Amino acid sequence: MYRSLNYQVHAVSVETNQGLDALQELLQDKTTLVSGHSGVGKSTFVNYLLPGKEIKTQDVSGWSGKGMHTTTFANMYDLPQGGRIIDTPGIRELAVTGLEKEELSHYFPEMRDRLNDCHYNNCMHINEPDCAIKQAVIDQEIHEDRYVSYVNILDSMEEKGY
Ligand SMILES: Nc1nc2c(ncn2[C@@H]2O[C@H](COP(=O)(O)OP(=O)(O)O)[C@@H](O)[C@H]2O)c(=O)[nH]1
Ligand SMILES: [Mg+2]
Ligand SMILES: [Zn+2]
Repeated sequence: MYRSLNYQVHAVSVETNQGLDALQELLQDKTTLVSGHSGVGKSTFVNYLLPGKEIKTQDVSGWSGKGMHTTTFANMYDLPQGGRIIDTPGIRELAVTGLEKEELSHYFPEMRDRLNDCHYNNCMHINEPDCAIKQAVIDQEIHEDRYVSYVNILDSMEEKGY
């Protein structure tokens, strides 16, 4: 789904040594932030990049199977090959800040490309008539999951009063 939207996707495993070289190359001389759910292996990957540093990773063997949260602050490290990497705590909730609700669809490339085709130029793509985004979902040109993500993020922005 993401590849078809021209996002770069890398399947990576530190345990089985898969996809690491290609990902490491992308980090060269850049500052990269690692983000994602707790327990997916962010700190393990950062550890792999920093031989000898040994930052804390999670033990998932606890009774809950969920382990404990060990990364509690964002930490930035210098990469031996040049560049920096920021390890972050797991995400419980994603909050969008500094963004108007009306702008949200601009951050979905497949929506951005179709915005001019909505009847209303301030269409929120929820219940307006002649909405090009909803039509594209019906026509399966926009993936339903992406539309669901859009609606969920929009809802969370409304809850927080944006
Ligand atoms: N099977 C497998 N387990 C991994 C991999 N990377 C990390 N883990 C394990 O997953 C657990 C959580 O890893 P951690 O790096 O702390 O996750 P974080 O919360 O995203 O920082 C630890 O027990 C790791 O040993 C991997 O590529 N494959
Ligand atoms: Mg971590
Ligand atoms: Zn619309």
